Amino acid sequence: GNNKAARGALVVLEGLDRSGKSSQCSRLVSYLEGQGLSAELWRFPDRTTDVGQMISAYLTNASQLDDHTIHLLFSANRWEKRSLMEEKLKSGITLIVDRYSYSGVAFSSAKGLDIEWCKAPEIGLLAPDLVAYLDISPDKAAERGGYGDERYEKLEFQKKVAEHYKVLHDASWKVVDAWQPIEDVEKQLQEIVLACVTECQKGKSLSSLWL
Ligand code: NYM
Ligand code: MG
Repeated sequence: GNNKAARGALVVLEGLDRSGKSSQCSRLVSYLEGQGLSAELWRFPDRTTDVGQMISAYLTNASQLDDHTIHLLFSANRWEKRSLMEEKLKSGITLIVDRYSYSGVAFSSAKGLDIEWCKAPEIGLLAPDLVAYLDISPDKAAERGGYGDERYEKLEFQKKVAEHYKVLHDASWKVVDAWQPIEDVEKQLQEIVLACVTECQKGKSLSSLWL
């Protein structure tokens, strides 16, 4: 028999700013824990590292960086976490990740950088077992209010980002209408994520980007 411990799932939530990703990520972690599963909430950028602090300074307009440079820092911020992610997944922990490589590519290519150039530094990072896209029109996201003062949090730019996310979509993504009541979004995500966790427990293997 196979007595290797089941691995956790790598679940990524993507979407525009104000699409509800962060609250849905926390709800998912609570839900999975309630099901007796181990789960952790992760987010990118992870602003706690040295690289993350450079990213944070850029986002808050405390520093200026060339578009390529900041793109590579976002990628480096994922690379510095790669081995820990793998360790956690292999120890059976499901990671619910608020943004990942798709944000990296969508936001940078929306500024005009070449999409293949944007994808290149992501090659070799862990591939998510599930990408759930919280779909909301940029106008509706803006109506929700609460855009902060950070770089990128402007309606016109978010419209461009939405177009670039569309280029990245593939058939494996689960698209959830994020303009539904928050509990409905939550319910749909729970079903999708639980199915993914089950698949990983049954032995689906970990793979690498770019798929
Ligand atoms: N962002 C996030 C990028 O431009 N590239 C990336 O690789 C990632 C992970 O950072 N507007 C952008 C998207 C967001 C901003 O993220 C800060 P958050 O989730 O709002 O803290
Ligand atoms: Mg934000």
